[in-house]
Amino acid sequence: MRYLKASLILTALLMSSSFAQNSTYANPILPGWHSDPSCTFVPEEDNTFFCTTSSFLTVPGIPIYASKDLVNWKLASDVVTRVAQMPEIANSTSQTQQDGLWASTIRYRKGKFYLLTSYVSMYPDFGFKGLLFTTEDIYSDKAWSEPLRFEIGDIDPDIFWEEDGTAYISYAGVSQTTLDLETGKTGPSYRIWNGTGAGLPEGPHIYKKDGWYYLCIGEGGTELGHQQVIARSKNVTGPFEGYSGNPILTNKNTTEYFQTVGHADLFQDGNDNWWGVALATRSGPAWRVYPMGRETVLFPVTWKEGEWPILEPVRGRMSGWELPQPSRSIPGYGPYVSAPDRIDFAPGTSIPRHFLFWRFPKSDSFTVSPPERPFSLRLTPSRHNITGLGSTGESVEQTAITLITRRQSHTYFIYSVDVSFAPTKEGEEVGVTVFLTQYQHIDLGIVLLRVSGKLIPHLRFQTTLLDDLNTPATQNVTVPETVTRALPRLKNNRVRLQIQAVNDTHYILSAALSGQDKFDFSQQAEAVLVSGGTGRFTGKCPLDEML
Ligand SMILES: *[C@@H]1O[C@H](CO)[C@@H](O)[C@H](O)[C@H]1NC(C)=O
Ligand SMILES: *[C@@H]1O[C@H](CO)[C@@H](O)[C@H](O)[C@H]1NC(C)=O
Ligand SMILES: *[C@@H]1O[C@H](CO)[C@@H](O)[C@H](O)[C@H]1NC(C)=O
Ligand SMILES: *[C@@H]1O[C@H](CO)[C@@H](O)[C@H](O)[C@H]1NC(C)=O
Ligand SMILES: *[C@@H]1O[C@H](CO)[C@@H](O)[C@H](O)[C@H]1NC(C)=O
Ligand SMILES: *[C@@H]1O[C@H](CO)[C@@H](O)[C@H](O)[C@H]1NC(C)=O
Ligand SMILES: *[C@@H]1O[C@H](CO)[C@@H](O)[C@H](O)[C@H]1NC(C)=O
Ligand SMILES: CC(=O)N[C@H]1CO[C@H](CO)[C@@H](O)[C@@H]1O
Repeated sequence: MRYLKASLILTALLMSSSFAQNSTYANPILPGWHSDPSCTFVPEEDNTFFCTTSSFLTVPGIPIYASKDLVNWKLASDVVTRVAQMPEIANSTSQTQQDGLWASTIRYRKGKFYLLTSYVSMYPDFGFKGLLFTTEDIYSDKAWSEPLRFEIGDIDPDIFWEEDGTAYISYAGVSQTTLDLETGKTGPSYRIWNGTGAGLPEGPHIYKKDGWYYLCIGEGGTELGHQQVIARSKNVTGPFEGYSGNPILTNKNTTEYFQTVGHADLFQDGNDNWWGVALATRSGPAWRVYPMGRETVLFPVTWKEGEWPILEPVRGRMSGWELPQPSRSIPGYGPYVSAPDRIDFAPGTSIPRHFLFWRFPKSDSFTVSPPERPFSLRLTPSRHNITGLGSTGESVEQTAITLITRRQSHTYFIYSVDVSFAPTKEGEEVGVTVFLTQYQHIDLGIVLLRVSGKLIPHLRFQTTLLDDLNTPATQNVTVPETVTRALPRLKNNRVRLQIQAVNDTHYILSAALSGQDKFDFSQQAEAVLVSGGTGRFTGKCPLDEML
């Protein structure tokens, strides 16, 4: 009898250890352009993980995603939703397509979330301003503060609080300063680590563990040579000593589909297991076709007492610590990140929260469900087309473009819009576009063109590629010819415009007319046209436009 009892106990033990078995999951966890992730776990907010990613010139700016299980992520809020918070991105003062809000750090302390970031302008010189936004209600856009502006010597601010409450800000370089969180006054700054020599030490984060301060940074640039390295010190101010086993994470010099892995942030879950997030590009080592840009990936971290952390290499299929119970009970209204859209702009609704503008739009550019046509989005034409070309400092009234987008978050997708259009002026155009930047997009529009003195609506398929395109990504690509075709007379002026990713290298842009099955307009374009180039830090969005 005793033996039997013992064997029952043994069985029970085996079962419980099998329950704690490692989990599997898939990368990326935030698909589509979600670069430079920073995440934190907050037990006080119902054991929820929060992540943020860069937004550059897109508005709403700086998304915050929430998850209970590290797999299902929901948009919790956007930090920047008001012109008053960032007048710099209201207008064409930002001259390059890569200006704007770069990498952030998100942390929680004593009931408050802290979001540190920098506003970067690339022209005429590389310039940056430090910004601190705070909130006590992470699920509300409105609750995010105006930024506290502070001087910073470079990009990518991190915040680490010493036990006495002093806030240390570390930034690319890697240098450090202290910050008064009330006044924005910074202390003297000093270099704390030069990295391992791979160049561009950036995206620093400091963690304290077992009496050590660990300084973890990205290095080598955010492209194929990207890597993550680490150093430690007994003092938050350094001197930091690099680990002999660096880099601790990289896919450089591999044939992996996920490349450019780096710019990581580490955090612990409710079981004290460590995890990390980083950016990665699904391009393979050819790094030529990657229209979704840099995405957010998750990897498990094994970090034993007093030792250096071990970061599992980034792959599509991952296995690591047991994940929390799957959960979709997250507060707030945002959609889950990879959910499909079916949007009818019903009366009383708003523009979906995950839709993005390029800079702040004019307030009257978009009207949901106007009285004359409920269940639609009314677009007011902008002076410029989506390529823009306003001059420096012109007001938002002059330079805003009527452009509304969403991220491409799946390799394969079909996106279609029913367009009703009654243009009155020559050159007026509405349509859909595969948009990387204002200088790099593939459009299918309905445009009013003059033919033998008469204004006639035409379908027009056209690619815009300006500037700075002599990059590996855009070499050896066929730029499709512009194609126009007069539209037949339509009863209801209704055209369905569609973009489809037919495979991972090509889009097909097509038009269908209601009640005219024989009408066929379909053109193809290579995804390499919207990979890299003027948008090498961002990723692409299909969208509606109005010219
Ligand atoms: C345009 O940007 C400048 C520079 O930041 C700012 O001073 C100005 O207020 C902005 N204009 C608008 C209309 O927001
Ligand atoms: C970084 O490199 C500079 C120039 O070589 C050197 O003067 C400085 O001491 C280094 N700083 C650290 C923290 O290693
Ligand atoms: C850390 O370094 C600072 C600056 O060098 C020094 O003032 C402080 O005493 C050091 N702290 C510890 C705990 O060694
Ligand atoms: C579970 O995952 C962690 C993190 O990667 C790893 O350290 C550990 O060895 C794994 N355990 C098993 C049984 O595979
Ligand atoms: C957009 O406007 C610019 C400047 O007016 C012009 O050069 C360009 O051809 C236009 N692009 C399209 C697609 O109409
Ligand atoms: C472009 O094509 C040429 C000739 O086929 C080839 O030598 C070169 O490697 C190609 N470049 C890229 C970036 O694919
Ligand atoms: C992808 O689709 C395009 C357009 O239909 C086609 O030309 C191309 O051959 C396809 N590529 C592959 C690898 O099937
Ligand atoms: C992308 C990258 O970093 N490639 C490197 C692979 O390894 C060779 C030889 O060590 C380097 O020269 C490359 O730069």
